[in-house]
Amino acid sequence: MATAKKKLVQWEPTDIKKELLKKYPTKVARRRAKQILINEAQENTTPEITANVRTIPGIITMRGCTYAGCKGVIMGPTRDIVNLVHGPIGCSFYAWLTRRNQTDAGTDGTNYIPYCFSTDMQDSDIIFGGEKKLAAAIQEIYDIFHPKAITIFATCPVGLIGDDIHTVARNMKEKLGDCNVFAFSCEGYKGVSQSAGHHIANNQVFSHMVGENNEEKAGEYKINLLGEYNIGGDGFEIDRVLRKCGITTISTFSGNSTYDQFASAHMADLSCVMCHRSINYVADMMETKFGIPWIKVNFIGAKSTAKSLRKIAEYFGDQKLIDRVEAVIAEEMPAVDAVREEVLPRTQGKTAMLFVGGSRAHHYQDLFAEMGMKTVSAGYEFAHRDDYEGRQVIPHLKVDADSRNIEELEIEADPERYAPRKTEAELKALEEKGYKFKEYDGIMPDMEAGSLVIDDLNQYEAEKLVELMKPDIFCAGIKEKFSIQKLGIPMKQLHSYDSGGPYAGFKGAVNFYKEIDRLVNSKVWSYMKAPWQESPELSATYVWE
Ligand code: CFM
Repeated sequence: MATAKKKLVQWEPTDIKKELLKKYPTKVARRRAKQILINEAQENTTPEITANVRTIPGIITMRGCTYAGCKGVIMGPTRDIVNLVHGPIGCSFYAWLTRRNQTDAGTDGTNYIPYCFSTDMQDSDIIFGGEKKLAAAIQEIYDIFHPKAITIFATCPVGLIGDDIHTVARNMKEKLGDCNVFAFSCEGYKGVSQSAGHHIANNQVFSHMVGENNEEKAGEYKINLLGEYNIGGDGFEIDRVLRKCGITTISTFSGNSTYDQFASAHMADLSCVMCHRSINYVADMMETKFGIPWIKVNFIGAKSTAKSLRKIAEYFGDQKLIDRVEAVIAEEMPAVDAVREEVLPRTQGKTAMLFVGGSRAHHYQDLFAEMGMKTVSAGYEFAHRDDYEGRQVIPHLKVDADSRNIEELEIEADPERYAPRKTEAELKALEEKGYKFKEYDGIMPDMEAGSLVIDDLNQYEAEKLVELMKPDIFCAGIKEKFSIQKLGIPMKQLHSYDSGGPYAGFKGAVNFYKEIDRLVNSKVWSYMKAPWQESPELSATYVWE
């Protein structure tokens, strides 16, 4: 049993890296070595990691596919748009309500999230083409629901047989008249991970919805919240805090979002980016086309939440808002501090490992730090080098066959609606005070020297890492959950939050402190033995033994 193995107490990061690579064939080891990094400053520069490259065949990756990033991640939380999957039923079924993006169905009650829409492709559609079936499905949806929009997602076979989903969408949009229909070429194989799907989705959202509604929106301080998906109700808590501060969210991309939010996003005066990986290019496009500046925020962690609120207030620069934000922080913090101080003696000094998508492995380090816990190893499934090393590397990113696959939109200033929200002088004055626009430094500068940063961690390496370093908690997703627990280590899902949450904002921090305290101080997993370990009923040998 793994837990019984000798623990490397005085481990050196170089030894760990060597151990992780030991079993691989030379070629694989050479490639993986570039994705496993010991975090150390080299003459004031962050070391370079290889990221956003294909997973080596044979390796059991934690990643998902491009379709998952498009359909599940970006469009999944949109409640009044019907998301229709063109493909075999499995692609829909396994994407049906598996991500915990919550919604409140609004005042109009329109909510298609609980439904599962698919063209249910059969052999004959693969052979003779599925376009007619797709058009019929769109018509059927329209007749039953009359939604504001219907979006179509290509699964792998659609790309392979060459169904022209964009033409079908265009024709149906014209035919229906009052329903926006558009499609995504987000076949699972389109990119190396779900990250490609984010980009495909966001490009289409930007081209087909953003800017459609020019009605003035009420509110004094109007923002877009980009890259917040309302997992486990995170978005509800962030909304509560923002509302309390008097800040109006014009749109959220895309947690608990509506068609109109996307259509009105250009009416906001500031874009706040939560998940840099999935959406930073939208923030750039909003600025180029409409003149809306953007900043990076983080509402994971109570201190980070306070910091982000202050950053928003500073941007608007209105004393009334600045005072209000301070009052809200002063009102919210005592309850947070009380729980933090209560758990601290039990959590202080414990260690964590975080391997999640493309931003949480970074954001959640703030929450753990608030509990006195150290992140000894972390990494993303599919983030790019800028999410590790900071945005300064963007001009130097390699364009390869896979990234060339993903369209970069050419955006220009809108001739009528481009309006800089601040004058050059105002922006400069803010920057001189140390205010940072469009800046994200990535995960590595925030991690301790000597910690292990690993891109696209796989099943084998995850188990090896836990076995060697014995963290007090391991955070990842459902695919990792049970294999880690079997090693006797508490495991917290940071994609779905298991069934917990919210963890964002002030109330979220309190939830997180309590839950992590319980997890890292419970010995249940280390006491447990599988039935076959206690009393093996069957034993066997291989014929060659
Ligand atoms: Fe952004 Fe996300 Fe994440 Fe992501 Fe995701 Fe997610 Fe994630 Mo799972 S958009 S990159 S593709 S923060 S679904 S809400 S938890 S892998 S770290």
